[in-house]
Amino acid sequence: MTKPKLFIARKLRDVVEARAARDYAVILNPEDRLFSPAELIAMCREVDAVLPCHSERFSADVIAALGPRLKIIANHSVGTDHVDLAAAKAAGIVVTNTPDVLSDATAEIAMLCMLRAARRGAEGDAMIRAGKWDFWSPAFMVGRQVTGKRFGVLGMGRVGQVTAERARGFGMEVHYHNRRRLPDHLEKGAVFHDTLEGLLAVSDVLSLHCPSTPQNAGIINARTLALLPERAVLVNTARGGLVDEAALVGALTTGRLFAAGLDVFQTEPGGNTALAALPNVFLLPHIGSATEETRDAMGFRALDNLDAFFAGREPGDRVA
Ligand code: 8YV
Repeated sequence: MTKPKLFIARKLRDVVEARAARDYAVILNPEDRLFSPAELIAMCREVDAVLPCHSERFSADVIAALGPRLKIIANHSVGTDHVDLAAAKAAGIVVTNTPDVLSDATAEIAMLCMLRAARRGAEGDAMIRAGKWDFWSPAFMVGRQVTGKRFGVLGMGRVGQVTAERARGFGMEVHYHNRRRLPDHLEKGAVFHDTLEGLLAVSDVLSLHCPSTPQNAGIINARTLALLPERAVLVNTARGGLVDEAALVGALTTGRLFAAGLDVFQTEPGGNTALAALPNVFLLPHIGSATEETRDAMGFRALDNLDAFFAGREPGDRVA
C-alpha cells in the first residue's frame, strides 16, 4: 500500500523522524529553516499531511491556497492559535494537537520563571557575569518570598493544573479563573474566581495558562496589571499575545509590578528589547516544552494522531 506523504515542517527529534520515515513518505526539513507562507503552501499542496509547530502559521489565506490533497494538520504543539481552525474545518482539513505530554515540562519552566523573577535570580546572575558583584549586606538583593503567597492561575487547563500542583509544592495557596469551575478532583482545593478581576486582586504571583484567542489578546494590560497586588510577579509561559508588552514595561519600570518571568513574547524569535533592558525581568526563548522526554513524546503524539487518521479512526487529539 502507498504510504501517505507527510511534510514535517521543522527538524524534530531523531527518534521521531525515524518513526515517521518508517510509516510515511516523509519530506523533512534537515536545515530546520522557517518556510515562508508561499513555500509552506507549495510544500503542503504536494502532500497528504503536514506536521508543523507553532512557528508555521496556517491563516485562512494559507489554508485557502493549500489545494485538495492535504487532509490533516497534525501539530507538534498544544497551542493551535497558529491555525485558523474555522478555515481548516471549512476546507475539510482535520487539525490535531499534542496536549498532556508537555504539561510537566511547561510547569517546570513556569516555576523557573516565577523563582528567577521573585528572587531576582536574573539580576544576580547578570551582576556576577558582568564582574559587578563587589558588595554584600543584609539588605542586598532582597526579593519576594513565594512560600505562603497566593499563586493565581489564569486558565486552568492541563498545563495550568500541573503548574498549580507545582506551586502547592512551594507552599503556595492556589487561586484560579477559568471559563468553567473545575470539578473537585481537579480543583484540589484551589479557590475559584468567576471573574478575571477577582483573580487578579489575590494573585501575588499570576501565571498565564489560557489560550491565545482574539478575546484574550492583551488581556494583561495597564488596567488589569493595576488590579494585581502591589509588587506582584507575572509569569507567562502561554503566549506573548496575551500581554500588552508596553504596559508591562511601564509597570515593571515603576515597580508597581515587582518582576516578570517570560518564556513567550509578541515577537518570536527576538523578544522585546525594552523588556530585555529591565533588571527585573527573567527572559527565556520559548522553551516551555523543550526537554528530551517531552519533545520525543510530542512527536510521537503527533504521529499517533496521523496514524489514527490514516487508519480511518478518529485522531485522539482532534481540535477541528
Ligand atoms: C511547542 C508551544 O511546544 O506547545 C505549544 O503550544 O507553545 C510550543 O512550546 C513547541 O513549539 C514545540 O513544538
